[in-house]
Amino acid sequence: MHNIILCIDMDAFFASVEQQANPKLRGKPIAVIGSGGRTVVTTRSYEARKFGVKTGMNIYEAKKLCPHIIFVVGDSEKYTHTCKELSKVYSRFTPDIEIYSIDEAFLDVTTTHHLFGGAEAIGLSIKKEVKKRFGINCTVGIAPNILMAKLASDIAKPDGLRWFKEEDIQSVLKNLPVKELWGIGPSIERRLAELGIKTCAELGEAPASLLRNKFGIIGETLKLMGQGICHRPLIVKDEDPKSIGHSMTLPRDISNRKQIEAQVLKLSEMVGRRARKYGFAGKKVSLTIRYPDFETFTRQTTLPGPTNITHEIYRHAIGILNTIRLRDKVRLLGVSISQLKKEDNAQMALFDYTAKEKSLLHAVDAVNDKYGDFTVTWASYLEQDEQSGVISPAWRPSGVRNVTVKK
Ligand code: TTP
Ligand code: MG
Repeated sequence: MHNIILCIDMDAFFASVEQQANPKLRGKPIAVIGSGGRTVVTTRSYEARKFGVKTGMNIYEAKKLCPHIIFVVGDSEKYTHTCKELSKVYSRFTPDIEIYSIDEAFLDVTTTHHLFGGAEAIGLSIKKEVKKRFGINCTVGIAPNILMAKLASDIAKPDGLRWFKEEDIQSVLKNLPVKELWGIGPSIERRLAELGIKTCAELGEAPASLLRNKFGIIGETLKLMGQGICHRPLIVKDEDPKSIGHSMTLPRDISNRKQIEAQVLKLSEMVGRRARKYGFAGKKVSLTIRYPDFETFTRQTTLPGPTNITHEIYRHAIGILNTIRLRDKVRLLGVSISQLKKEDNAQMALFDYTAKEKSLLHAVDAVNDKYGDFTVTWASYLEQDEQSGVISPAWRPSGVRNVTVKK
């Protein structure tokens, strides 16, 4: 299965934040300038861009091009604050987030997109939420890797959304000048031109040896870039997760024991799968229950050793369920594992499952990766499945970290 990466980039970020903070600036050509005697434009509203005002110009040049331009001294605290708030919005859709710059982030939604109606639905939700909460527009690029996601976002600007699927990439790159690719600046552009290479397609088809002679080790990477291939993983903040969990608001409140068990199994599978993907196992299993009146509680149990096996997680979650006398129907269910340990060879002995069981689980995961979740799943879930509820990932505090994107 291809990865699905979103690139989210705010439109005219500093200027948009200022226009939001001061309604008098909205719809007007403005430029944000540095404080402390720095009088160059850091960014400008789209209204000012129409006049040709560019980042890096001094105020006199800007004023000459756009006599009505309004200069606003930048306030980095405002932008940093918005940046932090934005990452909270993103984290509702995936824990695998790289905050690349103050206004740009990459989200890997490969394993979560189906929970939210697909990658495009996630992009649209983010655009809507960002507009609603911060009053600013952003652009979303979606693609199998960050290089193409970034390109999609650049092309779709402003206030756009563009999805390059694997099958679109060749035609997108055919006549695209190499400088449009992220990372190809004027110097590489010029040196490529010396080899007669102007478009991405030409770069992708150039002999590897030619590129290697000219650029050394990055020659290979450049060739791949010309083909729209990029292996750079998302750099997710290096922090171990405290827990891996999923919770689900059910389509309707349920009291039937079999239905509850089926949902717990589904959640256990999601948790186990995610833990296996990132090589974690947890020593504690928690079950969260919410009643229709929103009273919510969590109960935990400690296992003899860490696990990431679906059936183990499920068995313990049901063990917890057995200790609870439900006073009403259930509105939401959540399963998580905590006290996580990194699953590595040294710790393998701790895991009470055989190699055979483990390879079966990975085989199931591989099929699901290819054909969508729950293609291969456990029989009792299939029997009980009704319309799936709204499932929200509930990794705490901010999810599985240090993730490498696998091809
Ligand atoms: P960008 O995303 O490059 O630009 P932008 O958000 O203003 O406009 P666009 O709609 O094209 O994305 O940069 C984000 C912010 O970073 C920008 O608002 C101002 C700041 N910035 C600088 O401080 N110095 C710079 O050289 C650039 C390019 C941006
Ligand atoms: Mg931007």
